Amino acid sequence: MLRRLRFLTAGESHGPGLVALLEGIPKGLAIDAERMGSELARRQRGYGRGARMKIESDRAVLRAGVRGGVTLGSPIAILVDNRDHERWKDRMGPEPFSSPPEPMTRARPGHVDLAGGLKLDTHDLRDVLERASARETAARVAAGAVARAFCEACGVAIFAHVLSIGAVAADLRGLGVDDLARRSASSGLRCADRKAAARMRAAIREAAHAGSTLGGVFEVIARGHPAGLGSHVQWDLRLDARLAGAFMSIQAIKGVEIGLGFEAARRRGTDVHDPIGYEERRGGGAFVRASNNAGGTEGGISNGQPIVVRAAMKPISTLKRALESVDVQTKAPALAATERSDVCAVAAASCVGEAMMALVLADAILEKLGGDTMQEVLRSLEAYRQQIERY
Ligand code: EPS
Repeated sequence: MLRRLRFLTAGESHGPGLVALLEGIPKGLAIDAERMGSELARRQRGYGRGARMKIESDRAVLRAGVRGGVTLGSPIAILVDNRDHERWKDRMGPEPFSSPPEPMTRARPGHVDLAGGLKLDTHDLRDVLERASARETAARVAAGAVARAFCEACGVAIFAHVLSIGAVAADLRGLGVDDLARRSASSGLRCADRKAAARMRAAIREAAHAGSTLGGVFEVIARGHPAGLGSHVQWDLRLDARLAGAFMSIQAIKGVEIGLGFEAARRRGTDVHDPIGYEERRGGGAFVRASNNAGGTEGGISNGQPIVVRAAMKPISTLKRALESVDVQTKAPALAATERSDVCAVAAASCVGEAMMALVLADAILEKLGGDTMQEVLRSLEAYRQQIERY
């Protein structure tokens, strides 16, 4: 999915901590550790998060690849500790256990439990669920903060906002991209419609009282990137495919749309495709579109319009009012395990969406321009932008 960057994470939800490894960021990018911290804090917020977030206060520690606040071009390693591990040492520590921990055997429908238990031939489902947990997204956001710094150095801005939670949808008619960015930034649920946000909070409260959970839809928008990222020539080079894969990889995401997405399939072509215009400007000119139904990509290539990706998150699968299931050890009917968890984490997932957008775009920019140092990248970017203006 990534071609110039390599990005891996490691870590279990209640293990000692998380690791992010990011390779391919050029030398000379300034890294603001405080900014990285505030990205991590943003991911932890949002109405509907569980008690775990009161325990964790995520801090990213740079362990490699950054010298004096500036990248070296070598692999960047970032650690995020799990504070909760203190209480889980006897079950999740790396050392041999003094006595075998109680196995987790009651598979939760919707969670990795059963599929992973079958795959790894384990009846202690904790062997798989700990890694599948969305705790891992803290590492994505830490690495995403580096990718975002790269994107911003290249003039690319990325933000996410929440469109709906459960059945409550925001009414965003008449709002431009700047309004969406500003209004959602000041909302706890990252929703640009304040009235809808109040109803979303009520819906989350009701779901919590009913022992249930809620999903929702968020949107990530990128602006300021050049046309020409990605490629039409091969299926796995297409920018939209790379974005869809990256967003779909976020825990609990079940659907991804670009631009009009599924709605485009219901309309006629004359009501979908964005007419092309041209504006003369000083020192060149620019192609303009009155609409952006394509969501910024055509034929697998960025067309210069904002990139708009939406993702649908299913309701979290750890339920207080447990669903019927089976004990995988005894095969007897059993209610699914109930663990402490979140009721709704759509706002948090939207931060992860920003991180994935930043990683994919940073990768696509590096693929287009190459360069070992930021100076090289920015020189090539400037030359490429001029080429586009002269086109
Ligand atoms: C998660 C379950 C909850 C969430 C966790 C993801 O954790 P716990 O089971 O410890 O209460 O809080 O998310 C995080 C820890 C995080 O940092 O986002 C799950 O099962 O996916």
